[in-house]
Amino acid sequence: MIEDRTTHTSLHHARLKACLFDLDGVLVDTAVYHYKAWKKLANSLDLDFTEEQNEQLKGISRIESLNKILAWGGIEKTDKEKQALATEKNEWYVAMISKMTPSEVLPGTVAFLKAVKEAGYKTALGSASKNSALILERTLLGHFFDEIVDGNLVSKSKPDPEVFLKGASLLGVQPNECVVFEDAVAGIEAAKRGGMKAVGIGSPTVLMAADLVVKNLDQLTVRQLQQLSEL
Ligand code: B16
Ligand code: MG
Repeated sequence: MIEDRTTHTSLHHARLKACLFDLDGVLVDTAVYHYKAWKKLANSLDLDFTEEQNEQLKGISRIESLNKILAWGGIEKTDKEKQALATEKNEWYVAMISKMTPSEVLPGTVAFLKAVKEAGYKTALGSASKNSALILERTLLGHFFDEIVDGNLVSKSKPDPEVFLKGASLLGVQPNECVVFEDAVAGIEAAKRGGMKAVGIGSPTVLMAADLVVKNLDQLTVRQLQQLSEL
């Protein structure tokens, strides 16, 4: 294959064409419900975990979260017992998210989603959650996404880039034409490993590997996104 150096250079600084959004902690504050449900489960096993440890649960799958909590507490369980515990946590979690309303969409989210769509960006959801359909239904956000990739579609969870690479491929764009919005350390790592730009939602000291960190989507403009592609 002949490599065109001009193309190569322009690909390196590719114009961003697609926005890939994590769900929990970026568009909606379900992170707090995950936290409450895991805390209840941990306490039922006479265990606990710190806020710093909770950061490590963000973005990773349900069973991996449980494995971490058990490991921190030095507890061993069989696969069957783990399945039962994960199901119990999910039942508490689903009970909470079933009552969500559009008022729980994070500040600036709807305006930002409208703005990126109007500016011509393609959009996809890139979430580790198997409950994304319920959350999107409750919060009325589903119609903003051209594609939805969630925990039901991927086999490797963040920090593996699979969820975002699948999003890019479904949207028909290259990874370097994508920007990912993430609140989790594991999610920022997934975006970077996938060759994408990453905007962290949260604290700059936690999300150090992101290209840009903002507290919420209401602090971000489409213009800033265009500047990101020049980094
Ligand atoms: P579920 P995201 C992730 O969603 C959460 O951040 C993480 O805490 C959770 O364990 C994971 O989804 C799985 O969620 O139990 O609902 O399948 O942040 O990738 O949107
Ligand atoms: Mg998240």
